[in-house]
Amino acid sequence: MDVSKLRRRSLRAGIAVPLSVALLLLLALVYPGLALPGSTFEGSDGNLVVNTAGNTDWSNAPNRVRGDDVPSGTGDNAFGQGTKEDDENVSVVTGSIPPNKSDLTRFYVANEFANNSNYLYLAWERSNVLGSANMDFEINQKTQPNLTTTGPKTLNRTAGDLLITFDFTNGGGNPVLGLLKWVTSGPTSQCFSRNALPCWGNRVNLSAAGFAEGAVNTSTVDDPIAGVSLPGLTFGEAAVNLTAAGVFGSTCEAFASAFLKSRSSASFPAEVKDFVAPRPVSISNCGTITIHKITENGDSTFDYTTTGALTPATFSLSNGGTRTYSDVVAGSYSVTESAPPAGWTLKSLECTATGDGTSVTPSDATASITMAGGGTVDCTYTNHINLKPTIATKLSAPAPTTRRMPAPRPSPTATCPTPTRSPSTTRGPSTGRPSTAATPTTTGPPAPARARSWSSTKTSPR
Ligand SMILES: [Ca+2]
Ligand SMILES: [Ca+2]
Ligand SMILES: [Ca+2]
Repeated sequence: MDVSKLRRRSLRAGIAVPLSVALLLLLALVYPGLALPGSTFEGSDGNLVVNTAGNTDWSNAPNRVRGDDVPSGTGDNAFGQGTKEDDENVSVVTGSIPPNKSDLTRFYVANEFANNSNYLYLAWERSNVLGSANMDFEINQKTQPNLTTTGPKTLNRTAGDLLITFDFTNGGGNPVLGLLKWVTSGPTSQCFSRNALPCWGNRVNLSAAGFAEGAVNTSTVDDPIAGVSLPGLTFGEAAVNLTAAGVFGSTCEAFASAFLKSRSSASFPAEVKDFVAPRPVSISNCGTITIHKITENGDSTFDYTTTGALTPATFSLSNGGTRTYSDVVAGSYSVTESAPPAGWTLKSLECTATGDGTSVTPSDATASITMAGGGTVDCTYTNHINLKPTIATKLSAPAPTTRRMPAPRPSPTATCPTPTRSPSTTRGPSTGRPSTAATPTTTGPPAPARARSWSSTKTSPR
C-alpha cells in the first residue's frame, strides 16, 4: 500500500470519529431525556421526576392540573348502564367497577407552548396491577356537569372536543395513542365507531404519525406530587404535539375541562367504567395583546403599525385610548408607533407579559412579542410635548387677574407676594419683599418682585 492510500485511510478514520460523535450529540439535542421533539417534557420515560437537568416532568410540569378520584370501593363513582364513549347521555353509579378492570386513582394534565407548537401532557394512575390499560382523556371546550353525584347526566360536548385514547398491552411495548374529535355535522362516515351523529370521529393514530409519545412505568416509581409510591404498570404518561396533530391551527381554540375514563377493553365501543371527575383546565393557542396610550401636556393622534397578521394591521390612539387584540394565535408579532406628530416625542414604551412562553421586548418605538396560548401582553406608549410659552399673553393680561394666587400650597401665606400681609415678611429683609426662605414650595420665581410675574408660573415649560 502506498503512502498516499494510507494517508487517505487515516484521514477518513479521522473524519469518521468526529462525525459519529457529532451525530450522537445531535440525537442528544433532539431527544433530551425521552421527550417529544420540540419539547423538554419527559413524557415517555415512565416516571414523574426530572432525570435530565433543564427538562420538565410531572414534578415541575407547566400549567399542571391534578384530578383525584374518590377512594376505591363501594363509594367510587363510575359510568353504568352500558355507557359508551359516543354517549352524551351517561349514567353515573357507585360501586360498579369490575374487580378485573382498571380502578383509577388520579390524573394529571399539563400544557405549554414551545418551539411554535402547543404541547399537551397527560398522566393516569390506577390502584390495581393489570396487564392492559385502556384509558381515555376527554378534553372539552365547555365546563362539564357535576359527575360526583349519581344519576343520569348529559355531557356538555362541542364540535371539536378531544378524546385522546391510551391503549397499552403488557409486553406490547409502548402505548398506542389516538386522537378523536367530536363531530356534530356532515356525513356519518366521519364517525369512528357509531353510525350516527354526533360521534367521535376522524381518528388519528398519534403514535404512528409521530405526534405523540407515551410510556407506562415498568417498575415502582414515586409520585412526589401526591406523595405516593406507584408499583409497576400503575402509572402511564403521554406527550402530544397538538399543533402537529392539527388540533391547533390558524384559528383560536380553547379547552376548559379535562377528565379521565377507563374503557373495559381495547375496543373503542367497549363500555366505559371508572372515571376521575372533570377538572378545569386552560388549554388554548391564543392570547391577548393590549396597547395603551398616554400623552403629556396635550393630546394628538398617534399611528401604529403591526406585523404578524394582526387585524386590523394598523390603528390610531389618542390620550387614554386602548387597542385590544383578544384572539392572537400563538406566534411572533410586533407593534410600532409611527413618527409622532410635530412637537411630540415618545417618552417611554413600557410592557409586561404573563403566561408561560409569552414574552415582550420593548425597543425604541417597537414592542416585539412572542405570544403563547393563554398569554397576555400589555404595553403603554407615553408621549410628551413641551408646553408652548404663553408668558407674553399672560403679561398683557389685566392687572387684577395677576393678583390671584397660584395653586393652593401647604403654606399659602408664605408665597403671597403682598408684603404687609405675609407673616414671612417679619423674617424677611427690610426691603419688604417676601423671604426667599419661604418660596421653595412654589414653582414660581424665587423672589417675585411684582405680582404679575406669578402668572408665568402656570406656564413654565417642564
Ligand atoms: Ca415522565
Ligand atoms: Ca423523568
Ligand atoms: Ca371514580
